[in-house]
Amino acid sequence: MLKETRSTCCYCGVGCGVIITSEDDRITGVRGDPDHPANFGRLCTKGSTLHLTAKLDTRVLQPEMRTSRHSPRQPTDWDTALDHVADRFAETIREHGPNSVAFYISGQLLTEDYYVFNKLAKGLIGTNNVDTNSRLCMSSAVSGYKLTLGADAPPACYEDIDHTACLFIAGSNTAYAHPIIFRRIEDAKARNPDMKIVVVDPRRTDTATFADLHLAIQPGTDVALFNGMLHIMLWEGMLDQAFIREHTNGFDALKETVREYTPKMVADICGIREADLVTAAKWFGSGPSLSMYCMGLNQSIHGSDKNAALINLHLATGQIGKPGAGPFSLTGQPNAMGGREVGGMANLLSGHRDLDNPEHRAEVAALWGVEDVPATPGKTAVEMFDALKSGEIKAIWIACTNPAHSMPDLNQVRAALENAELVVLQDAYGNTDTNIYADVVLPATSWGEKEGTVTNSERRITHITPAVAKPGAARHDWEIVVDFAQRLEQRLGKANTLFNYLVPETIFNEHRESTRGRDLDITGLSYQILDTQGPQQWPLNEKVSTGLQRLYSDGIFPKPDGRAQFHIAHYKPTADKTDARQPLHLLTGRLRDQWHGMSRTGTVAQLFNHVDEPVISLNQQDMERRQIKPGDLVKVSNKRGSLTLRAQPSDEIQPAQSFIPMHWGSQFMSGLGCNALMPSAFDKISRQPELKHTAVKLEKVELAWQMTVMRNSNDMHLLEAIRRLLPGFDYASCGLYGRGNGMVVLQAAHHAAPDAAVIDALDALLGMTEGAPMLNYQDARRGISKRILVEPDVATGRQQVTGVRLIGETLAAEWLREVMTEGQFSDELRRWALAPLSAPPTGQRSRGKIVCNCLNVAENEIIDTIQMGADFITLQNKLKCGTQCGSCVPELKKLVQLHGRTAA
Ligand SMILES: Nc1nc2c(c(=O)[nH]1)N[C@H]1C(S)=C(S)[C@@H](COP(=O)(O)OP(=O)(O)OC[C@H]3O[C@@H](n4cnc5c(=O)[nH]c(N)nc54)[C@H](O)[C@@H]3O)O[C@H]1N2
Ligand SMILES: Nc1nc2c(c(=O)[nH]1)N[C@H]1C(S)=C(S)[C@@H](COP(=O)(O)OP(=O)(O)OC[C@H]3O[C@@H](n4cnc5c(=O)[nH]c(N)nc54)[C@H](O)[C@@H]3O)O[C@H]1N2
Ligand code: SF4
Ligand SMILES: [Mo]
Repeated sequence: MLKETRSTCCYCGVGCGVIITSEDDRITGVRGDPDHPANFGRLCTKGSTLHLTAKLDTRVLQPEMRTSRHSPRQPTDWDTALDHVADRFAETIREHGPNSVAFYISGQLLTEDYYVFNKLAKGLIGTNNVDTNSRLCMSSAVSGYKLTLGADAPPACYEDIDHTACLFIAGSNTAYAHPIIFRRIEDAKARNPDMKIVVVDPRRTDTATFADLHLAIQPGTDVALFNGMLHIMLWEGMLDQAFIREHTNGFDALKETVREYTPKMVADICGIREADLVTAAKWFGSGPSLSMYCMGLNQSIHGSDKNAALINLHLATGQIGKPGAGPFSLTGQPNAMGGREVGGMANLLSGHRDLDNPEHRAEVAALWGVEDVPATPGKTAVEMFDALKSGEIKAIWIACTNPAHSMPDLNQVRAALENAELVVLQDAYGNTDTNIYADVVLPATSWGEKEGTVTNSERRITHITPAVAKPGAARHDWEIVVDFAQRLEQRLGKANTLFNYLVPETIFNEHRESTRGRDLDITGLSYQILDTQGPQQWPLNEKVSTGLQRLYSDGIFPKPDGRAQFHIAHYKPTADKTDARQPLHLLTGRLRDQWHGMSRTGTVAQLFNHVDEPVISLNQQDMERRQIKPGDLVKVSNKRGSLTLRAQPSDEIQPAQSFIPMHWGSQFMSGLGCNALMPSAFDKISRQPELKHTAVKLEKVELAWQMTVMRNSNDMHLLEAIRRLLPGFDYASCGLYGRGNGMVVLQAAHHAAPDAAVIDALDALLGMTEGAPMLNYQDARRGISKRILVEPDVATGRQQVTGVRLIGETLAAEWLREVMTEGQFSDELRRWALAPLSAPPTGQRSRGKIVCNCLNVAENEIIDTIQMGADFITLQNKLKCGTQCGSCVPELKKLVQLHGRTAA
């Protein structure tokens, strides 16, 4: 039976509404929900391929556990797994106290899931050791808001994009990380070409290319920039003195501070032109100005200062609480906001309450019906894994996050996981880096299967309902927590009263009660209202019928005297500094089509077409100086670790800087990924680590032996088997490619030829052994071995290349990949395959990366068309690229900018 279910996209904090189609309890399609106010029907590349992730082969569908540390895990049933975990937790708590256990959870959980985890730790066990991946993400935004405005509430909304005159984007690559917001920005700019867009980012991202002014500051220098802008606005008389006088405190002290941030000094620190600084200040000062910011500000040891220094600009100019104005932190994860609302962090309490406030603690204790909630703050992410390593924390429960991939200084984090007495992992997927450390795996339901609520970046809550039933033995996240909590209550000799929930709605209603009278009061909401009236913004209390679109319009802030507070921040450098031994800045961040550790996006072939391998991007100058050619392998290292990967020149990167995407970890490459290198140093206030920056050295690596493997298949078990080979090579990466079923890809290089048995085993996996219908060329003297599998297509009967395994001669790999994708076998290919050539036949040129993923349009076709004179519109008309989801539009415009000029 065909069914349609309204839900939201489970990727970023834009929180787009989706309509899921399912047939006989299987998800078959997804489209944007035209009625959802976050996206009005649009979806980006990731959202529009969500249904392709709804397959079960990489999911965990059965609880698994091991009883001794190094024995393999065995499948088991829920009772056995949860009794075991409850016994171990109870034992540990009895022997070592409540702070010997910890929960590390996630901004991708639903609010109801989050709520029960928090209550389990703080209400039942009596520990504040509950922290989340939001510590790596939004924690500095939280402290920035609280320091200045008094509460953790993004005051603006998406519609403000339509009303602003100056959009100030700092440390956010909106075009990649919040694509549907970027579509709104494009629309607003098209409607109002006078609107100014400023982008502050060391890299010339697609977002920066779209801007009227790109301030390519040196990494970590944002505070100097913001102070410098305030200095100029002050000098130019652009401040709103009445607003400062009536609604703020602390301006005089701030004035003293910014006095020294002269344009000259700031331009020097930031590495930008003085004139550009002045322009930015003038645009911001004229307003209305809306700032949007993300990890480039938050992931810093001065993240709280960076956030607060930017909010200072809004307060000093009165650019807050009115249309088109305000500081707007973009949330990363789909429900980072919900986690903050329920106070699911080591220093927070339910309903935006603070742990260090005795009244707040008493209120929460009364609500839960417990004697008290513990007063001492729990361990935050980095501290939690440190304590696990030292043995202070003995048992950890990890849910909906993958710390063995996403935490900084991974060698230490992995040592901590090794050292733990008990690691419980509650995840939906099995293909994660943390999975290998788990003693107990608890299978959770995931996108399309769950019920609960999420809050997006603009404070908007959506109620989602399941499209399909729970697969296998998987359970909902909240159900797992509730079942465990009841077992633990029993073992700790407590009454069975705290976790009597049968449906998530009961949890929501309790959470709702916790917000009564608070800044985020949602006492006027219910599941029923959300279902009938659609997603709503908070606050929305009992007395009103709609939520507040924009906060602080009355100039009253949630501080004791109702006034906002200016924050004094001085510029200080990054934790790691470059020097002669580590001369390169390394930045990290996101790609358009992948999501974090790729447990979901890494199962969709199409999402590898934009970027198919982990690379370090460098400035051309740095490549030349080191005699590194595009595609050469390099070793990137610092005192914490090292990583081997390919180097590529990029016009986005400044000299002496480099960039590695955060997505590839040991599931998709040999090595741990970029977080082997990142520092765990964190901001004193927000405790958020500096995941954006470190210093590294770079050496070219020459590996004598090279291999490329491609096999038409969507069998995740083949990918899984190939994945197990990765650690055996000095360099290796694996993944998928193509469209539809696509292919499994392995690239490898090694200092010497590996054992013949390794290759034999690989050939067997690929079904490319003697007797298979393939071309087979061996030249032992030159170290060349080529195998090309040719099979008839089931539908057309035409001969088709379905597998390639090349050793020693891999230059033709890209050409062969296209032959495989297009499914043609030719005599030319036969000639090439059976001769010791080193390059693809003349006239064969690869298409390059796929820029438009929806309509499968590649970079080289686009460049050719531009060079024949096409502008952006002609390009769209001719090739249709960028006409569906629009995620590639910024890149298309950039290509027109880059190649249009040369043609003219
Ligand atoms: N495609 C995709 N989208 C995502 C995600 C994903 O995994 N994939 N994840 C989601 C999540 S959880 C998050 S938190 C968001 C993150 O969204 P963003 O923060 O927008 O993305 P990042 O690429 O991490 O970092 C943004 C930019 O910060 C810049 N930067 C580095 N150092 C500095 C600095 O010192 N100052 C300034 N001003 N900029 C700096 C980087 O060059 C980078 O371009 O994305 C969300 N959306
Ligand atoms: N170097 C560097 N490191 C970074 C960053 C960076 O910019 N640079 N960014 C940081 C940021 S902002 C973030 S948010 C983190 C993200 O880092 P992680 O939280 O580690 O990222 P994910 O891969 O999204 O992990 C989510 C996990 O939940 C599982 N999952 C999915 N759905 C469900 C579900 O419904 N229930 C359960 N129980 N599990 C589910 C997935 O399989 C996956 O294993 O990374 C941080 N690390
Ligand atoms: S912008 Fe893309 S990833 Fe983010 S919620 Fe919307 S569809 Fe999902
Ligand atoms: Mo994030």
